[in-house]
Amino acid sequence: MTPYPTAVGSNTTATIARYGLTESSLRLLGKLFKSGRIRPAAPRRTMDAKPKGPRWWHGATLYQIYVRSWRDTNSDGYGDLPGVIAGLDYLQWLGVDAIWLSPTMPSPDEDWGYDVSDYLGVHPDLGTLADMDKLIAEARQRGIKIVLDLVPNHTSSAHAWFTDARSGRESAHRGYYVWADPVKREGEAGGGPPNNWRDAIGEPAWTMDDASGQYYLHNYLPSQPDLNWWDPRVHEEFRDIIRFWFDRGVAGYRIDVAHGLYKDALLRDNPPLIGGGRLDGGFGLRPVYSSHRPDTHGVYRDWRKIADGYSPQRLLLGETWMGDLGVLASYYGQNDELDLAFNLPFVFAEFNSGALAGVVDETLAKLPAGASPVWTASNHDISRFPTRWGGGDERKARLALLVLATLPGTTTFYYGDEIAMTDVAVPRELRRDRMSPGVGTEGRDAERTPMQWDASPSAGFTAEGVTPWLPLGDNAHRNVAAQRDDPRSTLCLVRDLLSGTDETFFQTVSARGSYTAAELLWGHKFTNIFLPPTADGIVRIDLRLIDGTEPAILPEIAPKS
Ligand SMILES: [Ca+2]
Repeated sequence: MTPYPTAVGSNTTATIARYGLTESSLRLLGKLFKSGRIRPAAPRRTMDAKPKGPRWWHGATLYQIYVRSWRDTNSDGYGDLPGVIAGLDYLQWLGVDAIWLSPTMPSPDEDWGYDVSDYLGVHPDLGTLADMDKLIAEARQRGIKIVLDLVPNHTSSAHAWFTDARSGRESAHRGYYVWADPVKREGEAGGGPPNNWRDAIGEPAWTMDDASGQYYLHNYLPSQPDLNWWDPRVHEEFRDIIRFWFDRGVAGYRIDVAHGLYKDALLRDNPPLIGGGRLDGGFGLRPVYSSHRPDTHGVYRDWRKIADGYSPQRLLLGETWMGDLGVLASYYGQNDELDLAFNLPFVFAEFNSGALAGVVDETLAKLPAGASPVWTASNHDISRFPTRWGGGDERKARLALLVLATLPGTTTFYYGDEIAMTDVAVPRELRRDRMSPGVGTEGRDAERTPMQWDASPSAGFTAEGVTPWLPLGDNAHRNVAAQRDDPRSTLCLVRDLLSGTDETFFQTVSARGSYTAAELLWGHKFTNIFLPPTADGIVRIDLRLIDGTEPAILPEIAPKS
């Protein structure tokens, strides 16, 4: 790859030619350098030196792999763990510090692995325990850590615990799940569910077990019974599960539905949702009694002690689905609960500087000192940001990637973000997500389609002639192979942002910023990326664009409805 200029302005003629800059914009750059408004520092890395010692995820880049869609090595149409191993060199080149694997444990796949039937195994579609061990070892050789997805809120109804639990009221595992007798309400003949809770598709969160005459709770699908965290044996089971994978070299967990786990002991009705958005509730209810229960914090204090007992310290990263950043911050505790809590208000913010900067400012203000925020813009549940924020416009995706890569804290990319992969319209007959009715009319398959490795008919995902489990997107238009060969590509932009040292990072941003801003970002001349560091060493991002001497605010971009 052709190196970028070592300093903008050091070779004015070449810089102008290469990036199409004007003389005046170069003069502006020079002024900004001299004024100190731009600092040659990699802000995210400064968070390493905090009082509680180095934590590897501070300033790190995590990369989420939806394993079934990454690379298929045995031609069954599903990506697999050997496929992840095959992609490690690529991720090392990209500059990734850790991989979060979507669920890898055995599962009937009613919810594609988020219905676990064995927490100590590997799904046969994805590989074997030996493959997992090999992946951990091969990744370690490349300086990459492996983070697993852990699902503690519920199991699959096929899990041996639930099979036993539903065998009778006196069964050994009955107490592992949430059971309730029918409740007779005014005007009802017979009895009904014990409260008004709704599951993820909007149906009653209770299913009658005819054999015992009791309901069991499922906040997601009926095949995903909620665990009963009031039973101390459930805590013991999960301590064992956590240690099992930590002992094998797993570097941490992304914790599914981290705001769940405990439910109200009295099973009170949820109040109506008045105002609020997608993050505040659903189906007309605010889930104050079915999530965010105060006792859940004790689980993370307990797990944190276990995680901190390992060297290097293991990561606890929560899927914390909530709209209130104060509540989000509470999951960090006093730096004694979750290490990182996903920031969904950022994901769902509109793509404009005011909305994003507002979430960033409030997040940094509310987290406990020394804690790292974690930023992401796409995942397996949410429309990809090049579509949601950018409407498919690659220029807007590049700006979003620049923002993600330069925010202080930890960044998580979803596979394909780095090539600006967009959502794929999956025909109804090819959809695989059974939870779609509850999460949106188009469901979640659109953001789960196979990785676009190259322009071939199989996209390099699987063997030629094999039908992938979900249809391919426009891989001829956006793929890794083509972008890797093009130093001006989105992929190379991300690679430069992630893999540079402090100095080259700054130079890269400067160089990219000049042409990115001039050519791509709505005609403005330069992106003012950083504000001077604050007293605690955190450098803040400023999303304003500089045009001439006046700061300009990014134009409003309506999110895709
Ligand atoms: Ca496969």
